[in-house]
Amino acid sequence: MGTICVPDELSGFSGQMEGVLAALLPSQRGPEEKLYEAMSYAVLGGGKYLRPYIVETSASMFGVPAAQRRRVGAAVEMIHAYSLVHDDLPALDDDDLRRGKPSCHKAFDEATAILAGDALHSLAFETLAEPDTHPDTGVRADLAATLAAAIGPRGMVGGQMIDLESEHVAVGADVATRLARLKTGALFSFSATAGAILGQAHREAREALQTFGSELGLAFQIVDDLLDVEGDEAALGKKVHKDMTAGKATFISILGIEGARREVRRIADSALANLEMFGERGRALRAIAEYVLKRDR
Ligand code: GRG
Repeated sequence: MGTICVPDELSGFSGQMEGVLAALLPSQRGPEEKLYEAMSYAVLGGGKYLRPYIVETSASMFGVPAAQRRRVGAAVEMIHAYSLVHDDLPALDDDDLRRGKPSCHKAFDEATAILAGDALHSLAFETLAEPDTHPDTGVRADLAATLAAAIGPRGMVGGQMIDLESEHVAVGADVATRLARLKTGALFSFSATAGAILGQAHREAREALQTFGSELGLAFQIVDDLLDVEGDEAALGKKVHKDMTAGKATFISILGIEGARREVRRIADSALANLEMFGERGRALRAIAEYVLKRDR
């Protein structure tokens, strides 16, 4: 069997995801029109759609129909887009550039960006809860509860709080690891686990995917830190050298560039070990882990 080229797969998949997202985000005339425009601006065009691709790949292992896995992928991408819109606000990271375009609050205004993030968050859960996502109400409730846990105080938002509290403070690798596991790993973990939930897989498979996703997200975040130091602003579509300027403790400031590269490989290997039980079926998820290590955007 040939090798899987994840960037090529992602670019084909992105077009399909944009169609699904656009259908879930119809335009609206009237006084709330700007809200819909800001939501579309934030979620369409420019993202890699890596998290929905993880949902797609994981769910495909269990024979989940395309329409179901893409609705869950769309919900994950709405959450991701909301987190970026809020993260770019002046009160948080204060970033003017995202995906090579003005960030949402620059293209619109701060109030609209806050509301667009809030509305994407709500629309994600509405999408999961609708019967088209899965005929079984228990599966839909499981998806909603697992996503809520991944992005709340014990997940993404908790990680963001630790990030804020860690600015200009000397923290060690343990704190940086916990921060990244919550801020980035938790949504990756949900994305990988979603396939097992949709496919009503057995507990061992679900737990293996949960750990795989968490480790993958941690590796992704360390690569993100490396790209902030070594990456190309044009390819990334966002400002680089932000972390040092903001006085953030990153894996690079703690481990150095070579140490961080070794840590990424070690964590990716630990992620990959969780796929052994899937044999050949886990091939596409394995390719995603290798892509995360080599990505330049
Ligand atoms: C303010 C209520 C409130 C919540 C904010 C800001 C936030 C919650 C969470 C931050 C989450 C965050 C920004 C994590 C960083 C993860 C990361 C490395 C994002 C970049 O992901 P890519 O490279 O982006 O997949 P694309 O553009 O490809 O989608």
